[in-house]
Amino acid sequence: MTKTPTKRNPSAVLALILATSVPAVVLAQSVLDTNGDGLVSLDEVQAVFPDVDSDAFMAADSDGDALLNADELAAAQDAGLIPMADG
Ligand SMILES: [Ca+2]
Ligand SMILES: [Ca+2]
Repeated sequence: MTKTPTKRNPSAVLALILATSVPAVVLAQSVLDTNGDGLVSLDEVQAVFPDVDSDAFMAADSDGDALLNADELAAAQDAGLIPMADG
């Protein structure tokens, strides 16, 4: 049985979103991570996006270390908690 591409496969769309969001996340992290430690703090986010409040940041910080790693930043941007930095 072959798949017909008449209807979008949700997992394929998700994979596409994930694949295409990687460069933006790398860019966003490089833009946001002003001290170059590979993690983005609330201060670093607010330096670029003053509208991002601590509630949004904490919601994005899924492991609770008060810093966003690339995965957390990607998820936060995907969820709209933090704007994309490339615009
Ligand atoms: Ca940093
Ligand atoms: Ca974290």
